[in-house]
Amino acid sequence: MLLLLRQGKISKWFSGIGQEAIAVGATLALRPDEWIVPLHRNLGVFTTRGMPLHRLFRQWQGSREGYSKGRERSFHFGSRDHYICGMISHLGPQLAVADGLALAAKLRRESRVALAFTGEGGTSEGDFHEALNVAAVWDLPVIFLIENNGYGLSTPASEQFRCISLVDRAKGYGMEGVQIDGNNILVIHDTVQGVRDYCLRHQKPYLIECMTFRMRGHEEASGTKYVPQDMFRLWEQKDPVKNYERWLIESGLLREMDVAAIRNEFRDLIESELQAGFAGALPEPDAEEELQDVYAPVQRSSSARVIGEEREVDAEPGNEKRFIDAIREGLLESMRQHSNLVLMGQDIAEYGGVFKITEGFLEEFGKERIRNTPLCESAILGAALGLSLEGFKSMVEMQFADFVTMGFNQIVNNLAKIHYRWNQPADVVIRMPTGAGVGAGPFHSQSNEAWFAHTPGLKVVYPATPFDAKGLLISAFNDPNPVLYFEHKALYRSVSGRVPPGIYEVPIGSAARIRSGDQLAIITYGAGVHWAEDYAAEHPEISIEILDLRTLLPLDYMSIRESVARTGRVLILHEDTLTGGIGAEVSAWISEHCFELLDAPVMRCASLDTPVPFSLELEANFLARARLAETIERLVTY
Ligand SMILES: Cc1ncc(C[n+]2csc(CCOP(=O)(O)OP(=O)(O)O)c2C)c(N)n1
Ligand SMILES: [Mg+2]
Repeated sequence: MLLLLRQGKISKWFSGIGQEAIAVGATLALRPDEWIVPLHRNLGVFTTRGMPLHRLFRQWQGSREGYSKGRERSFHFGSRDHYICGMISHLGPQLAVADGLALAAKLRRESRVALAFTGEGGTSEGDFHEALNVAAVWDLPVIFLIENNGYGLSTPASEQFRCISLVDRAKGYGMEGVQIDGNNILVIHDTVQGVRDYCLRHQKPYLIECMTFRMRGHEEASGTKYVPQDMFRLWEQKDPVKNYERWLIESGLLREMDVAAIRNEFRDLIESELQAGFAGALPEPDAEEELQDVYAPVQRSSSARVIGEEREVDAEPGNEKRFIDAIREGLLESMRQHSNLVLMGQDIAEYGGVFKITEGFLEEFGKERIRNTPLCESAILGAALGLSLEGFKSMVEMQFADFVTMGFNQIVNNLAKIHYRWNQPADVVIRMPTGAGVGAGPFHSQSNEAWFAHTPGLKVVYPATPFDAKGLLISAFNDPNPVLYFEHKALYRSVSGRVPPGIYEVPIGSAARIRSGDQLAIITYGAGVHWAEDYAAEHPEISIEILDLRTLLPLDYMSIRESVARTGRVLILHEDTLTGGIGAEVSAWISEHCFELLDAPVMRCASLDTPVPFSLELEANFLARARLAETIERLVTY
């Protein structure tokens, strides 16, 4: 590998030289259908699970015939067939994915553990804490394995943490742990085997700290100048491969003369696999395929009715329901429809959630499917991804949309990218109680949908009516992709409307024309829909069309175009702040594609570019609604 790297025949490479015993020993100690969540230094996991070398070489060359169609580098890929979960570069977030994988096994009463690797540097991340804490609280059979090689890139352990041994941290989580020699494959194998038995028997996690050393640089280009030379001499003596070989010979299990033969056998294998690897095709860029693979294909459920247009809504029977009750009904129907759906969130079980949406769910569905979570947004989102890899659906409720920042990385890097990277679904719905107008201040009122609408791989829906709230939630659960479901808190109890009984879908990606007009189109969503309707009702002299986007990613460009064509004047209205909001995207698209249909510049009416203030007077002034009349006047008279 070092030679190939120098010859420029493979890309970036993280050597595990000096640490081989850990990845190999741990993998051998598990059953082949137990998930492993490796990191960048764990080649031994991939080879021990029997991945053909020629395909690995193709992966590292960026070949189409690797494991990621040339989309991922080095070890950042996984394979469902090998029960190997592909890492993201951020290290720590992977630990919680193992929580979800172990939870899946636990829920199915299967006797399987999940094993996750981390370096000692990675243990400084908050995600390490969250993952261990969740595994402990939920009694999950996860083996957390630290490879303590003394350095995180160039930073020595002494500048990384103050505890004497990382394994001491296990106690803090109410978990058992052990520190072992990471350079002895037999010690590692036997320890992991014993720990595995423990995890299965007691249904508990376990922490293993393997003491080892990295004989090369973090990656080849960065060198090892920062490492004292005598460290190399010391650890050279403990080389895991040479020592194992010596032990085999001394024990009479291997003859000296066989060593060369075995080495030659491997050399030949590697040479021929290398030739086969280099014959792999490089990707031929095809923009359509690239875009297509960002999302898992949606299989429309045959039982669900699809009701797209608002006029059809009027034809549907149904009782008047509040917005919040429609959400509850959508959740309830989905829980009954999908026996593999698990709900997770803070205070959602006995307490019923802070907005009481899941009140009574615990009684019907039980504690396994209605899961109170610790305050660990990131780990819970990571666990949701682990559940998805094992065929579960899940919902993660953010107590307030504002708190999603604590799990932001999992959403935009792990959930959003996994299908494109290695073809796995992230079948997760994230509920986002959002919005202002309730005097809740800067951290309980934000509109943060634009953060996500910018991220390929996510879907973002934002209903404004009870009908859409239920139908979009059901669609979100039927969709195997990560869907952010924004529900405006101020609409919960202030808006009512007809909601059909049973299962029905409002398609993701389709806007609704909720009022026709020819003088001016207001393109909006969420609370903006109600502001626009109120304005239109108060101004019958202006012929106003209202388009409710309902989905922000992907946008319904056809409907947007139709509204522009009919009116020639467009106002984009949203509660989110102005700069970089959805309005900017819609406006840019209209200017680029509908310029000749416009009679006036596209105008935006949004909230002030400030945090959301607490006092009701300041908040009213902050909100876009305060400038709606004036903006419409400017547009109509332009
Ligand atoms: C969140 C994040 N911060 C920084 C980095 C850059 N980085 C990659 S590996 C690494 C050091 C990791 O050290 P350790 O966890 O000890 O693993 P080792 O490389 O020693 O096996 C750093 C800083 C990263 N990938 N992700
Ligand atoms: Mg390290």
